[in-house]
Amino acid sequence: MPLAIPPFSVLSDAFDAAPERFFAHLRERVPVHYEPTIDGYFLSRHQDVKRVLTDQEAFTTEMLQVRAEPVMRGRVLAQMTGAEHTAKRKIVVRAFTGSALQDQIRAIRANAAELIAPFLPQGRIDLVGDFGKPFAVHVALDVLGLDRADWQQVARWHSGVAEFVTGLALTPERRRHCLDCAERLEAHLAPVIRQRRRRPGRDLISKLCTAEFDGITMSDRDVTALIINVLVAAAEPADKTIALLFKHLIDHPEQMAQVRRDPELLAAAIAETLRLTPPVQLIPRQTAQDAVFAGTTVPAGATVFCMIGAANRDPDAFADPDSFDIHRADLGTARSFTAAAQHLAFGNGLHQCVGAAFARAEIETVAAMLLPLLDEVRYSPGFRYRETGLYTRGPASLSLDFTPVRGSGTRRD
Ligand code: 2IO
Repeated sequence: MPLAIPPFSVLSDAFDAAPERFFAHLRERVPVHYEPTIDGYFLSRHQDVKRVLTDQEAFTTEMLQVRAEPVMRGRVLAQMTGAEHTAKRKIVVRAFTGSALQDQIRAIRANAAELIAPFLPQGRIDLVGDFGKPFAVHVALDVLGLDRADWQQVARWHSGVAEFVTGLALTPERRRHCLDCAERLEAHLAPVIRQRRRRPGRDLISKLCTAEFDGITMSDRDVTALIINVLVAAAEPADKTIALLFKHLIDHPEQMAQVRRDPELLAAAIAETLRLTPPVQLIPRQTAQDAVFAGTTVPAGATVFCMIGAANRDPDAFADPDSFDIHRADLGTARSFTAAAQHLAFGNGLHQCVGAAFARAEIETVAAMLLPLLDEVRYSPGFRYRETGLYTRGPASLSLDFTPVRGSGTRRD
């Protein structure tokens, strides 16, 4: 009797357990996969994904009106085009470069040092739950100039916002929960924005409130949406990238040893982590007119999901694409955090991640601090590795053992 093969679905448990097992099949056999329950088309080839991301006229961000705006409480950069986009993107770029970035790196160092300290004498840490998650939120709050004392509350709200943006099949109850989180977050931010307009400081919110470019300034709604966007974008992928970097290096001891000997290699290790296991796996776009991919027509007005993980493992773009190799010739580390990147972890084209340089500084700084502290780092006995998420994806936890650091706790001598 022939086996009944269930129709492939990105919503199946099998895909959720290990999406990378399906990437080659999708690229080769179903480069345009239609998912009826979501009413979306999934693209997996590097060439198709790159085309969608770089052709802003044919592939718009219009669906963000329903996929993001309700929880962002305003329009985000990714929805804008033309002079408005140029000016407001410039304002954000300026707020993440030069002396502002130096301030941010100081906050990154201080938070990393404070969060890692209690675990050093123990010789054991869950790099996701104990470190990465609080670290990502603390840094985002410091950069914005928001009170870190409220971090768990803010984390719950922005998780609701992230769930709305990244959820593929939300129930009406979850939708309501997400919208409620967004409204509370907006209410929490309103008095802060008023206060920063009156007395600006050096933080990102103040910069957004006071900035001007080509006569264009940010409205309260713009500032609110940008703050929520920065919170979600800074908090969601960071813990995943840190944990994935350590996982890959632990799985490849010879590359771990090389990075330890030569910290200059860290940038390549991070770039290769982002290529092989991008924390943001999907980027949505909307077709302005009918579009043909590999002989299949996607109708005008449809939502297409760019499968970043699959595109980044396309053998047409990278040699031996499923292996982790910080020395790969086709990685182009120097370009890897810029618009010329070959991997698509930060997207591409007009709306390529505006926080890429910040993300690089954040992950590089924290990894350079952690590596020397976590000597002989390895998986804790009995630890079972598991990843979760379809839109953003990363380790559920990463329990690590390392050589305890004596005298790093509270000293009484
Ligand atoms: C609302 C999905 C966590 C972004 C969006 C336009 C968000 C935008 C992204 C990333 C990561 C989040 N999209 N960051 O994919 O700002």
